[in-house]
Amino acid sequence: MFTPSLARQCYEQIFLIRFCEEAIQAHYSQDEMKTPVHLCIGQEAIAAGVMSALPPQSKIFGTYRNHGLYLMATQEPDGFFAELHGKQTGPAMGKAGSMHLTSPEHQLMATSAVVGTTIPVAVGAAFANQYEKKGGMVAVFFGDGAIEEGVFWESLNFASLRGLRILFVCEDNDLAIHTPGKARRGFRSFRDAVKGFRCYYDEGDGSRADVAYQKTSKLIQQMKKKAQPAFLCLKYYRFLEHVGVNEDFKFGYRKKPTSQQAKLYDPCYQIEKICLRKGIKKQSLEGIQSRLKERIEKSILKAKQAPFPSSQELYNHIFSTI
Ligand SMILES: Cc1ncc(C[n+]2csc(CCOP(=O)(O)OP(=O)(O)O)c2C)c(N)n1
Ligand SMILES: [Mg+2]
Repeated sequence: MFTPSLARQCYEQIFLIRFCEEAIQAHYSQDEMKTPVHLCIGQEAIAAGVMSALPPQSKIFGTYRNHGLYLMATQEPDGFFAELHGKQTGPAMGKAGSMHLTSPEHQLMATSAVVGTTIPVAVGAAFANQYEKKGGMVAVFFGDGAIEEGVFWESLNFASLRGLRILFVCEDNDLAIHTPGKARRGFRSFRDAVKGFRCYYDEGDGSRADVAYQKTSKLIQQMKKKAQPAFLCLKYYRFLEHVGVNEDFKFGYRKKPTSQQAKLYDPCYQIEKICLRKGIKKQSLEGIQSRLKERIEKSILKAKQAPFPSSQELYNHIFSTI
């Protein structure tokens, strides 16, 4: 059940992610963050809702659009901004930048700039859980663009064949850079194709944390009862350009949403509405917002003041194990 305390918690998490993204927008032109950024404005409720429903210690894998995953896993922005500034105090000592953020101690195992690459690795982690009889859950997040890659289907096949406990989460904005799904696919429906595997399936509105939470909880229960993978497709609206901090409606490949549509697509608007409906006071929500803003500004300041790593750091942590 999506209780009032869960709604409040998701409110805090969604606004943490949103305010971090807005802080990047505000500071990016100073050119101190030497990393491309794929902002997740519009997508925050997927990380918050899904990750809140996963069993503790679940292993998480994702893509370059990973800010929400990182902030959900760690629940704090210091390491996040340090890494974006290339500083020694970042989780990868400044070597990962935005696109390869990880925090293995918080179970965020791998994220990557190369589309589809973490999917088979996540399946390997789920296979290891099964092989070593460890139990445990794995969740892999990927964009709809990864569905056109062979490795996605091979991974789904292996997971279905072996009955692995892995949740495939498709973060579906119906865009690969500027190209919609219809212009990319020679098949009518990935939903029908996925349903042909021995795999649980569900889909829903990724702008709503309650939907993401409830659908994930249901799939986890099914997977616990009978081990096989699950595929959850969550649709959301990407508000900004593919990479960078600006809007891109001027390119004309999609229409700017009306203000009414923009509200419905906005996870912040949606979670606020849910919280108010559940009896949480506006004043308490405003308190959360101002505490988060203060915290984020402090993190950015710390990141700017932190030292860069030494050149020797380039030779450390070249190989990893999961
Ligand atoms: C293997 C591979 N092919 C192509 C690219 C170039 N590329 C970068 S992002 C992107 C679009 C991916 O879209 P999607 O998976 O839906 O993710 P989104 O950006 O929408 O979150 C492509 C094709 C890449 N990074 N990796
Ligand atoms: Mg996409």
